[in-house]
Amino acid sequence: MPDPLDLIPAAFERQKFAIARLISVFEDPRPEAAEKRKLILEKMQSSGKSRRGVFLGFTGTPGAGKSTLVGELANRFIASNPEKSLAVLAVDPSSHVSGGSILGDRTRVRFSHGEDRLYFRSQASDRELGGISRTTFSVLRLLYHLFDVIIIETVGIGQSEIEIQQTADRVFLLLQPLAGDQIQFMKAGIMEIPDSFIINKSDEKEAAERTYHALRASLQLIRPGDSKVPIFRTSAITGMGLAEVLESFASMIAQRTDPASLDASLYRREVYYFEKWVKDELGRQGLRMLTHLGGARELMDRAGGFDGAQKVILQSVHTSFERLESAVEKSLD
Ligand SMILES: Nc1nc2c(ncn2[C@@H]2O[C@H](COP(=O)(O)OP(=O)(O)OP(=O)(O)O)[C@@H](O)[C@H]2O)c(=O)[nH]1
Ligand SMILES: [Mg+2]
Repeated sequence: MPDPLDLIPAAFERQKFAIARLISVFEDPRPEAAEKRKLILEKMQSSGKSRRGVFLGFTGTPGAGKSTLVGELANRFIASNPEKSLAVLAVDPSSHVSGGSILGDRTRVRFSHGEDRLYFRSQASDRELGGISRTTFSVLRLLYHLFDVIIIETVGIGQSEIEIQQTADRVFLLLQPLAGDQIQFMKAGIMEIPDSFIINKSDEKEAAERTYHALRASLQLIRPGDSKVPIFRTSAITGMGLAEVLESFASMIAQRTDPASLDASLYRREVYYFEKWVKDELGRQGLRMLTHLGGARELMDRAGGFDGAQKVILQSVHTSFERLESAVEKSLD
């Protein structure tokens, strides 16, 4: 098995096996993987080849057409931007019956074969995390360096919208044409999150039209100061409206000119996810300890970033468990 560090040049050339192998390091929960991630990211950062991709979240109700639309957008983006690359990370709800995942048709995005500027990966979501996986953000940290655009597809079930907002530079909420009054039943909290709405299946003209007006009306109530929130009307089948969505991608990419500020914004997300990770691993005690140490950012700054801080915590946990174990042994003697 080659050292993942040696696969970085091949990953920058978008060789799929190299990317897949590196992703496995970013999904690896073992303590030694944190150190590997640190080295990989350092090497990527200093290579001068980082793409510093934009994260676009596509969320929405099951069956709204996310995968179909994302596939169409991806193929068109690649066709009209010969220098650019795009990855899709699709997060699929785990089967609640078996605890396993049923990665099947629902996340399958149809891509042009043999196009190495397109990459597709799916993950099973963790049951307790709503529509996202425990390692989604970890994998995004890697894809950030390898692709110009990274699309995250998640099924919208409440919690995932909140997570996706922490993760993505822009959140698109996909709706399908509904009876107008159904819009009013959407939770206000969820309506506040998306930067843009997409009414997909707008080939169903009348229903789409009604949905559009109902959505405008509820946005006026829920987000009164925000009259310009874009509502795209698309059809992944006829191609209607896709050019407009792609234009919005292009303008986002054009704004991304300052590498330092892009890296800084990724670091802010790392701080959020590091704190979340501590809570997940060590619970409230862990959060108290973190506060005592000056907070997530302080610890990360001192430990050399996200992975360095993870490593410090994991090592300390290990040491204190060894002490605890021998203390217990002693009292049993
Ligand atoms: N008429 C019409 N049908 C569409 C459109 N986009 C997708 N569909 C159909 O809608 C169904 C669901 O599409 P998917 O792309 O799998 O939807 P999804 O949102 O990814 O679904 P989940 O991943 O299960 O949440 C499929 O049968 C698609 O062919 C569209 O623009 N118009
Ligand atoms: Mg899907």
